[in-house]
Amino acid sequence: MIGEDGDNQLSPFNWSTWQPNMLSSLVFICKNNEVLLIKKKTGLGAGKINAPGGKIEKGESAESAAVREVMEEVRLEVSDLKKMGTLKFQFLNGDKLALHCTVFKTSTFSGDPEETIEAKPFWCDFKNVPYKDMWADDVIWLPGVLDDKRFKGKFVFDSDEMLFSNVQWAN
Ligand code: 6U4
Repeated sequence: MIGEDGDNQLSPFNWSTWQPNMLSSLVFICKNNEVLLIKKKTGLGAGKINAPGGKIEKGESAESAAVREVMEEVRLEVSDLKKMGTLKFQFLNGDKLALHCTVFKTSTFSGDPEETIEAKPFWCDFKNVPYKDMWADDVIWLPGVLDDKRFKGKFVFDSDEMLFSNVQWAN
């Protein structure tokens, strides 16, 4: 164990020199007290429940990538995205993915969600979010985001296992 973090939790990773090697976005689309989630069919986290989102390509902003990924994955046109926070993920396995993710929320969209080869979308009541089928970090920060709170989080994973978490909420 190396590196100590603000909350005295020992991190198995030294964050002081952390640099992402991949940038991504996630979008939580809300309607009344429901959020649009997906069963992800391809890519990182295939089989898990998550929100639409994906990699930011060269020349894209986090927001434009978010809008594009939502269209590609569930065929909705979203706008008026609000930035709720950022996630830093360091994976210790495989290619040592160092993933930065910008988390957005919106309730402005047009169209009806459609299943694609990438994702199967479904509306989910805020009270019934299936955290056990999601990445292990989501239960730490998603309830706050659904409650309109802004945050920053960093997490260390070994494959699916979360070894370290640190979340700071904005005042
Ligand atoms: P492209 O090729 O851009 O469509 P895609 O399959 O959408 O790729 P991918 O496989 O690179 O994306 O995975 C990145 C996505 O995975 C991002 O939207 C963030 C999400 N993700 C990765 N680790 C996560 C974690 N621990 N918790 C979480 N989302 C995570 O909530």
